[in-house]
Amino acid sequence: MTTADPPAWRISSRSSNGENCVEVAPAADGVVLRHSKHPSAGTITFPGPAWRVFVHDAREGQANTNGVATVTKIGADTLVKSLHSTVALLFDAEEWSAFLAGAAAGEFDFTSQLASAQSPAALVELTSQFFATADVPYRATVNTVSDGDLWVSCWANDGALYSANGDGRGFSANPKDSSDVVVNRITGTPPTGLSGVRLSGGSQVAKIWTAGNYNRKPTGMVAVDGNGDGRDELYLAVQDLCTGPGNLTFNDAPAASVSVSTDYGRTWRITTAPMFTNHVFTTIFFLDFGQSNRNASVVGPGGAGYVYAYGLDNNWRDSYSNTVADPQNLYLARVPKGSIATRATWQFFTGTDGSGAPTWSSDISRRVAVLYDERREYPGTVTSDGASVLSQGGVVYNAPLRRYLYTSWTEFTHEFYEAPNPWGPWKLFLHKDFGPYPWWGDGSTVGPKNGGYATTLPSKFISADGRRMWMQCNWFAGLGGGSNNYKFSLRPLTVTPYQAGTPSNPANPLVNLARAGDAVPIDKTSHYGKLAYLNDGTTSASEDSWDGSLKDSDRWGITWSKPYNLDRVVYTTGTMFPDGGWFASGLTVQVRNNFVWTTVTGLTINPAYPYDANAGPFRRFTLTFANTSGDGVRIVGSPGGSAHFTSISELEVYFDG
Ligand SMILES: [Ca+2]
Ligand SMILES: [Ca+2]
Ligand SMILES: [Ca+2]
Repeated sequence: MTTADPPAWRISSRSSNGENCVEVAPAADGVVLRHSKHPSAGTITFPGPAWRVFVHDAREGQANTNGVATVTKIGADTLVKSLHSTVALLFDAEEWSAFLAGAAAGEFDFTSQLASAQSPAALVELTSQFFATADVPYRATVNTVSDGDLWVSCWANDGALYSANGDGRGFSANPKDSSDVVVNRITGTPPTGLSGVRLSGGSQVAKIWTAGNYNRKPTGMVAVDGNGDGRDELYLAVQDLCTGPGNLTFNDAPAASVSVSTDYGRTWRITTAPMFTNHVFTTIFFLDFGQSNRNASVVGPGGAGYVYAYGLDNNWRDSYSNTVADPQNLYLARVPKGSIATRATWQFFTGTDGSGAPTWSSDISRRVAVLYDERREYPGTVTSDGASVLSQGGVVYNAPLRRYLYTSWTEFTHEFYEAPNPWGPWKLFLHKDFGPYPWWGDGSTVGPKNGGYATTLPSKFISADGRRMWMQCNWFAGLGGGSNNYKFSLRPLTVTPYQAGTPSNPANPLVNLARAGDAVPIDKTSHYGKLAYLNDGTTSASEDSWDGSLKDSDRWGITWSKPYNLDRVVYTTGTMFPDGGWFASGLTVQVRNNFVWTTVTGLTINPAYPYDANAGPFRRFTLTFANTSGDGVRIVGSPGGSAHFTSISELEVYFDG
């Protein structure tokens, strides 16, 4: 079916009068729901996976975990309220019970329609308008002598970074020190060198609350002087995470709590009961407001009295086995800095009032997501419907830039968002696509590439101007390639805030603007992590965009921190392969202005591009177009070959005038 088809509305066969009821229809992008008696009240669209969760929850009478709409009882009536619009649909008891009976009978599964809707994902376009450029390398550049993953961290008043790892020895060399959770003290900086020491671990730090196969995983950490004695306490959020067996491993997180240390991580006080249960708000990461939470005052009056924490429901990332719903909502809470381990003092973000000020409730069921993202990455790889994009990462306040940054990830991508307030609006500013495993490099130079999970930007390592940060993430040893990155591991994230400007570069056919000092190359993905080949000034080496997916569009480009006049791009191809390397159709040039990409006019390609393997390896194609300007330029087109990818060895950009 296509989006042009009129909705095929259907109701439950259990409806008694067939008039007033829950009415649903399959659509190109999921399932649409409305009230048959009040069609003007609007519709709520559920993406396929969310619809499956909604129907499952409705049958089981469970909590609202679908991420699209809440279901609440109002007396005998049932209110279905969108989390993302003002649509609210009220059904009476008869109407709702007819729907439930139909759902229980499988009348609303739409199995075949939802399966056929999973076409290749479109290329991701950024939604942020804050950064002109953002750049992070395809591999870690600073490593430490340590062992473990996750590495949630906080910056305490003694100047040290405290960090908790999962499953490893931390900074101990003794294999007997390995545990599911380990607390470390790290000193130094990435430029000067980092060293660490293991402080505590395992049952000294946290407790496992859930019966069965679960262990402890650190999800967030904060340092703050909550009792006013001039010394920070450390707070560590730890969740129960399923240990398997088999495909249940790491696939649900039913409970969480917060442990406190008053001696900088040596000993810990553990709560007597889990603070969060039933898979609700069980992946908790504190907002990193700098050393000792010192920037929390920017939230507004009284802000400094709180610490802020983000939470995901169900699991710390996509549930690959689908034992629970995938996190598609990011929630926000605050708690007085003197009572962080006291659950009753937590309050949850419920929205904003007429003046834009946040509202809070101690009733966790009233929480409202600050970010909802239903995108899916690489369907058919680690999970058939693709990996959901909101995962256990970190939120840091970049004080010099006065911006909040949420670093999230999937198995194969990094997904970075920015916002002006802790509650948003959150916009995507960087989508780094590492492609599926294996993550081998080309072996001839430094490599291989590696992405990673549990992405955080420790506030301690943010530069004075805010434009250079260090991202921690790590990766299972040997899973995707030859390099061990299962340690406290950093790479630089560099950003340039957007400023409006006018181009001033004069016509000069000899100045390659792709080599300007502020040029940042962009791609769909770089197979070998060698995006730098794009504008390194030589045509001796090739990169390509093979990623195992049947993508229908591909791209290579340059972004800048300011606009330039442009009228010519020179594309030098890379290696041709039996299954791809060339564009199959539609090769053109787009320029970026005010974050909108527009196709150029008057394009000619010389020599004519052959749109098959005859494009040939390491051949120069000159694309000239009418004078224009922009702070980004890219070549786009449909990739060729059975594997749908293109190759490149250089992209040059000129203004001939
Ligand atoms: Ca204190
Ligand atoms: Ca899943
Ligand atoms: Ca090159």
